[in-house]
Formats: sequence, C-alpha cells, structure tokens
Amino acid sequence: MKKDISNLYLQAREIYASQGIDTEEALKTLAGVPLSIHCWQADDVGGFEQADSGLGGSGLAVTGNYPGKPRTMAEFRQDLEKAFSLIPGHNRLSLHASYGDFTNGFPGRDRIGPEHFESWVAWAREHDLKLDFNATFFSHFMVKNGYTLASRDKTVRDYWIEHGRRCREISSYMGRELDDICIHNIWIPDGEKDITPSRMEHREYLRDSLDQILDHPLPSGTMRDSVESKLFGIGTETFVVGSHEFYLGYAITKNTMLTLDIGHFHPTESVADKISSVFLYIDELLFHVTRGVRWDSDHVVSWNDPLTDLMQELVWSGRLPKAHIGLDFFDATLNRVGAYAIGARNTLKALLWALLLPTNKLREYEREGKYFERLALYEEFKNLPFGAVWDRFCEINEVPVGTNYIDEVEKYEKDVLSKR
Ligand code: RNT
Ligand code: ZN
Repeated sequence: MKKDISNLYLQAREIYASQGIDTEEALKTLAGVPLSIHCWQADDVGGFEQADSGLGGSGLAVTGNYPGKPRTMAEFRQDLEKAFSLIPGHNRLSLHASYGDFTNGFPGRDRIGPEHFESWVAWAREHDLKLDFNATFFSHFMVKNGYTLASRDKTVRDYWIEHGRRCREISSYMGRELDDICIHNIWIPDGEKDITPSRMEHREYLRDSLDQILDHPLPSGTMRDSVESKLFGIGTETFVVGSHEFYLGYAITKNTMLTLDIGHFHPTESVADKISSVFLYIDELLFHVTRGVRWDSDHVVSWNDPLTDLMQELVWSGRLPKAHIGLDFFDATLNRVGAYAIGARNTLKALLWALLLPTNKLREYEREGKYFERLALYEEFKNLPFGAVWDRFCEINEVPVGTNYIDEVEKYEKDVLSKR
C-alpha cells in the first residue's frame, strides 16, 4: 500500500514539476502551518463547569445526539488524542474557558485562573502541543436578555469584564508555560432579535467594556488578543453588537488581531476578498474555518469554494505567515472524532491545493494581458494529480492515508465510544 502511494506521488511530482511547481516545497510550507484545533467539537460545546450548561440564548446551537460523547475530562482528552492522530501536521489546541479543570470545584467565570488550566498545560506538554484560548461569553446565567459586555446593566458588564481579564491572564500563563504566543479570542453573542432603537448605546458599552478588559499590559510574547465579528445569529437576527465594522475599527485602533469566521458573513459575501484589505491595516489575522449553511455558521468543514478561495488568497496575498488558521465547527449528528478529521483534513487539503497553484505563471499571463490563458491554466490545474501529493503529506506525517481514516474512526467507535 505504502509503496503504491509513493509511486503515484513520484509521478505526480514530475507532472507538477513540468508545470514549474515544486511539490516538495509545497509540502514543506504546509508542514509549517499549524491548525489551531478547537476543543469544542468533542462535546457539543458542553465544557466542564457542570453548571448552567446548554447554549440557550447564546446565539449558538448544536443539534444531534450521536452516541459516545465524552463524559469526563479523561474521555474528552482521549478523543482529542484520537482526533489529532488522524490529522497530519504539527497542530495546536484551542481551549474555551468553560473547559477548565474544575475537579476541585467551579468557582464561577469571574473567579477562574491559571490554576484551572494547569492540567491542560501538562497535557499539552506531554503531547508537544501549543495552546490558544477563548473567553466563554455564552451558556451562562449572567448572559442577561442576550447581553454580556454590551449589556445596559453595569453588574452584567462588570461580571463579564472580570471574566475577560481573567481569560487574558490565563492566556498569558499558557503562552509563558509553553513558550509560544497564545491567541486569546473574544466572541460575544450580544444582540437583538427584533427592531431596536439602541444600537449606538450597546456599541458604546461594548467598546468601553473591551477597553477595560484589554487595557492591562501582560508580559510581552505570551499572548495576543483577537476580536471576532458576526453579522447575525440565532436570536440576534436584527442586530449583533459586535459586527464586522465594529471590530474592524476596534482592532485597528487598539492594535489587536481580528478574527474572520468564514461562516459569519452574508452567504454571498466573500471572506477571501477581505484578506487583502484587512491585512493593509492589521498585522495578523485569525481565521475561523467553518462552513456556513443558510443561517448556521458551524457545519463541519467541507472542501468547498469559499474554503478554496480563502486559502488561495492567503497564498496570493503573501500573508500566509501572518495568518493563524483556527477551526470552528460543531455537529453532534455524526461521530465527533470523525468530524474533526474531516474538517481539519479538508482545511489542510485546501491550503495544499493553493500552495500547488501556478501562481507565477498566472501572474505572467495577467501582465501580458493573456486572460484566456490565465483562466485556462487555472482550470486545467483542477485535473492534476493533487490527491497523490495530499496522500504523501499524510504518509510523511504518519496519519491514515485516503479513506483509511474512515476505518480508523469506525474502529475507535467500536472499541471505545460505543462502550460509554
Ligand atoms: C460563534 C463564534 C465563536 C464560537 C466559539 C464556540 O458564532 O464563531 O467563535 O463558535 O467561540
Ligand atoms: Zn468563530
């Protein structure tokens, strides 16, 4: 089996080389791009607080009840380990604050600290992983009338400001311990289902709350903040406080990163097109790779046109080294470990695809005004033996090649998940 793949790869390498593309170079570049793999697909955004669970009123929804969901932190980690073993490359883990280790009791979101993430840091060390972090501004009794940092109620705002501050400290702790910048992402669900005369008021509250969270210097080189926009959500169809314009302006003035979630825009809007504009004003971006389907932003990533467009633009803009690629999907209707493998592998595949495009030649044609040739070459590349190069990447990284990962997931389901 292995031998066949290698032969196929050798042929593919030659075919690409005849078009001026170095597959070895592309594989090396791909190996240097870690995915920040989100922890929350493993348990339907449940977390370990053992209180106030459920996504009600948070602008998020998970449907499905596929068997085998992890019941303990040990099972949760076991599933993550399995998922990582099916994904090629050297990747990272992105934790939500609600996933702390609260074995000794959950003190409340306004009381969490690095001590609740010590066991995660140890686990990350053991598996040679770096960590990213997310404050959790949803699924909680202090989300009042759908608001957190942008609430009219000062008590509510103050509660979440304290949570945000603590999450930055935790991020800094993770970055320091693991010796790599931990990206701290802020997303809040705040908004209105129906017509409101109070948009301005809420946005002023959000700006001020964020200022209070962020205006606290932390040791440099340990963490960086990123703010994530959204245009609409479940229960926030009419108004979302943290819109794209809001955070674009905020990130530029406050020198934070910006998170572009590809499921957070109108369905015909191209996130790929935003890259070359936003990178002119913001030095680093975080992407949440997901699949928007109608009003939902969180389907398991499929290799579709928006994903291809995104990866192409990251490569063509020359900003791939300044892009942080995170995953963000959750679906409880299918094997959760399998969902990770599908989404993460597709993300990497699409990036490899973009790295193997004849960019120089396309530019040359363009400069010569040869627009027929530019399009024809781009289209013909869809027929090249891309699959063999992708298989090679899996082989080098010692993860299942091709459809073999389906068997692996089925085996894990039979041996582990079905016994829960
Ligand atoms: C929600 C945002 C956000 C969340 C996670 C769980 O629409 O995309 O990133 O999915 O924080
Ligand atoms: Zn997101």
